[in-house]
Order: sequence, then C-alpha cells, then structure tokens
Amino acid sequence: WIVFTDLDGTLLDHHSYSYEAALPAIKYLQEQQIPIVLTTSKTQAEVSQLQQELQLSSPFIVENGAGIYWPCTTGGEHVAHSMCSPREHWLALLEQLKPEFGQHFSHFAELNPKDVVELTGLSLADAEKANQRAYGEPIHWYGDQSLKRSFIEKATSLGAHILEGGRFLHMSGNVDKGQALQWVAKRYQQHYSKPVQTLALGDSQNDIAMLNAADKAVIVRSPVHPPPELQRPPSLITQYLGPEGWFEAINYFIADSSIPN
Ligand code: 2M8
Ligand code: MG
Ligand code: MG
Repeated sequence: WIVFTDLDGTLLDHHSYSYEAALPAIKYLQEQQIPIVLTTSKTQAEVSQLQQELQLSSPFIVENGAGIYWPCTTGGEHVAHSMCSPREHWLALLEQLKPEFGQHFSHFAELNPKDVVELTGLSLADAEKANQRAYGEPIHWYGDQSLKRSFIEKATSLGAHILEGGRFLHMSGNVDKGQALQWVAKRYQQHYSKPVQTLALGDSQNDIAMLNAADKAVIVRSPVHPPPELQRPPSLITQYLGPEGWFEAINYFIADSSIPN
C-alpha cells in the first residue's frame, strides 16, 4: 500500500492545522513501512517542514500536483519534477483577467504576509512559506458565486486550470493530485517490480481527481463544505473531522484487513 493524503482539512485540522489526533495512525503506518505521500496545495517550503516534523522521507506532492518531490537515492534531499509552467506565467495570465474581475479577488503575490495570516490563521512564518510558490497562484475570491463561475470559465479559456481548495481558488496548469498520484504509484511499481495499491484521503474539490484515481478513497468530513462528489462511492466518509477523521479511516482499513494488523 501507499497512502496519499491531503493536508489542510484532512491530516491537518481546518482551523488549527494540528495533526496531533492522527499521530498514532501515522506511527502505525510507519511501523508497517507503508509510505505516506503528502499530497497538497501547499508549497515545497511548507511541506518540507512537515516532512521533518513527522520524520517522513517519502516522496511528496506540492501545489495540487504541479510539483512532485522524489527522494534522492543518496539520502536527505528530494529532487523536483515540475508538471507545468512556473508561477510567473500564471501571474501574467491573472493580470489579463484583472480589468474584468480585478475588484472581486486578491491573490497571494499582491498580499502582504499579515493579510495571508488573517485569511488563513497560519503563523507569520508559515504564511511566508505559503507564499513561496513555484507553479501557480492562490486567489482569494470575494465576489459572488455566479461571477466566480464566469471568472473560472474565462481563466480556463486562456489556458489556466482552476482548482478549489478549502479557502482559495488555485490557478495553475493542467495539473491535479490524481495525475501526480499516478506518477508516483508508477515509480513505486517500477522500483518494486510489483503492483502497488493506493489509498487516498481528502476533503475538498481539489482532492476529487486523487480520490477518483486511487484504489480506495476516503473523504474526511469537512467543517466548511459538503463531501465532494466522486465518480464512484468512496470506501468511507468519516464521522470525525480532519485528523480525528484520518485516525478513524486508518483504523477502519486495519479493522477490515486492507492494511496489515
Ligand atoms: C492554501 O491551500 C488551501 C488548501 O486547501 C486552500 O486553498 O484553502 C495554500 O495557500 C497553502 O499554501 C496554505 O498553506 C493554505 C493555508 O490555509 O491555503
Ligand atoms: Mg484539504
Ligand atoms: Mg489541500
């Protein structure tokens, strides 16, 4: 098995960003040598810190699948594989949309770190890490929903791909967490010369592609939006929110012996 997990609202509490409640389940998977692949909208700077805290050396996926970090065989470092154009490209495209939609949104590059703190509840240091983006741009939309739909349509017609996270619209290339999951699973398969099974956990619209691509899908219940719609029913929609839901899900798969016990 390989476990692919979203962070915000899934492994991390939507408000406090704590993973505390999930720790025993993380430890269990580590003991079983089941890789945990953090698969997130967050940046390389944000995820590297978490990899250290959780003592993970597995590959990780950043900015909604735009960047895949694969561990060096020589240890320590990870090598980046980029799946789309750099942030500057998307910032330039966003400028083209400002005459029509500019008064309905703000975005990270034009916000100061304190604004990001206000919008996210991150610490100042973490907000700075969240702004070190390589492949796209988070947009804070404060216009109404129908305008949001026309904004997304226009951005799409200009070649961008928009995904919705728990708080922001993410503008980037034609990337998603599902394609990234397949890329990583294939590399593992080549490495071990045997099929691998994938389990994915997520809470939001930007997790749908990953949940659809995985062998088993878990929707971790969100305090802010209804469970996203998948192509097929998920294996589980958790009762509990965020990291409590994550702990619940891993135990569910241990109980039904999908994960060894
Ligand atoms: C953004 O990502 C979340 C993920 O769902 C969102 O869109 O709400 C990113 O900017 C990420 O880098 C940041 O850590 C997070 C903080 O809430 O927001
Ligand atoms: Mg999430
Ligand atoms: Mg996310």
